[in-house]
Amino acid sequence: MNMHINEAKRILVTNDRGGYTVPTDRLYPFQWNWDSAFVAMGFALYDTDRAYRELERLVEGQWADGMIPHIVFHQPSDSYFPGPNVWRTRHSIPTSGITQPPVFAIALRKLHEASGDRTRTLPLYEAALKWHRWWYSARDPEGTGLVALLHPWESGSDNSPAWDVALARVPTTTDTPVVRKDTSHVNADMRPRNEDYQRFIHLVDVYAACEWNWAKQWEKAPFKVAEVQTTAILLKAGEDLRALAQEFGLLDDAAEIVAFNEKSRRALLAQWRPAFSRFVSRDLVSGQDIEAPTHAGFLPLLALDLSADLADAVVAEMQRWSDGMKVAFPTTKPYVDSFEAKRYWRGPSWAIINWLLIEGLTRNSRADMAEALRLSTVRAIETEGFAEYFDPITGEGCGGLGFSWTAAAYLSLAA
Ligand code: 2M8
Repeated sequence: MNMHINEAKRILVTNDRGGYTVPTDRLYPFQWNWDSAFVAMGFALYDTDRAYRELERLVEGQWADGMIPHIVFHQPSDSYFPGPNVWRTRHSIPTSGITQPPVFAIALRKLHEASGDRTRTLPLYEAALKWHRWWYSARDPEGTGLVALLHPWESGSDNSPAWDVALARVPTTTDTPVVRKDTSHVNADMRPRNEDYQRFIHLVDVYAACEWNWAKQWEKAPFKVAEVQTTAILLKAGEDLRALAQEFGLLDDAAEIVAFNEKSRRALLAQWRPAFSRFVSRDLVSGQDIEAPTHAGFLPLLALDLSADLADAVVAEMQRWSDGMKVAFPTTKPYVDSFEAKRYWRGPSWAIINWLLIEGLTRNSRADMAEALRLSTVRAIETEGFAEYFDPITGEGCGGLGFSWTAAAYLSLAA
């Protein structure tokens, strides 16, 4: 058997903390939302019971309003900032107060197909539907079809150049002292800057003062971005949720989900910009398009069946970004001013983003590019190990090591 597969499985065992998986030891000592969804897809390939546990443990953190938080603090740890005392959410199990990309239902459908276990899928399906309803009410109260993020951490791409303009408006003052822990685990040059952290925590202070009431937050938010990557993931997850509703004979649910999906499909298509050959998000505070060239502009491939013309344009642009890169796919267009090859979400390649892009390329019948990206990802991991992410120019593994979502992506992509 491929020894890397054994190693990937060993990492998932090492990062197990009792039915849930931490992203990596010390740097991220809790359960993260979209990390767990990717991990569950990895487990679904060989241990469906453990995959269900991953999602069940995440749902323990779900709020009464339907939100599934971005971090569930199952057990205390002092190796991460900001912890529960900064979030001040007063949930029975301590959680953060913001969310993360809704990969959950994509994982649930794959898991259900692998197990056929309706009894175990159904409560998770209900949790996912509550969460999708939350997205469409709390994060799109005007019914545009594009869902909004109120914090860069909600995107999963924390310090992406996509947020530079919108985040610059957020003050650097905080009521909470910023006591970073990440830079004691990982080189500071690979992490967001101090100024970013001050703004991240300013936002947490504003929302804590709203007592985490979503309507108040919507009104007060100094950062509000209607985002194409999150909407694309929500739409793909919505398609999977609808398939489950249909299979379970829940026809009212299915009709409700179809309406969500149609609205988002139309809205996403309207964000296509031919001049850039990609989709763009919208800054809801300024009303402007976000033109920063990041990978998010290609993520709608995951959820849309593009016309041949559009797909050709997307693939040609993706190819331009990939040319000369040792490891595709760069999260910022190489060599623009904001591009930094090692700084977290400002350029590096991430196995989970590649995984989503590969699914999107396959859906849109672009098998050659999908295969090239798959091979590039698998080779990077086999050469450098299960790093958090990769420098696209040198191929070097960066950030945390023994990373759970890189292991899960490998299990799926190397198979
Ligand atoms: C990173 O984000 C956390 C905050 O959520 C952090 O830097 O402290 C991001 O890469 C995010 O996408 C990921 O879910 C998380 C855990 O892997 O780390």
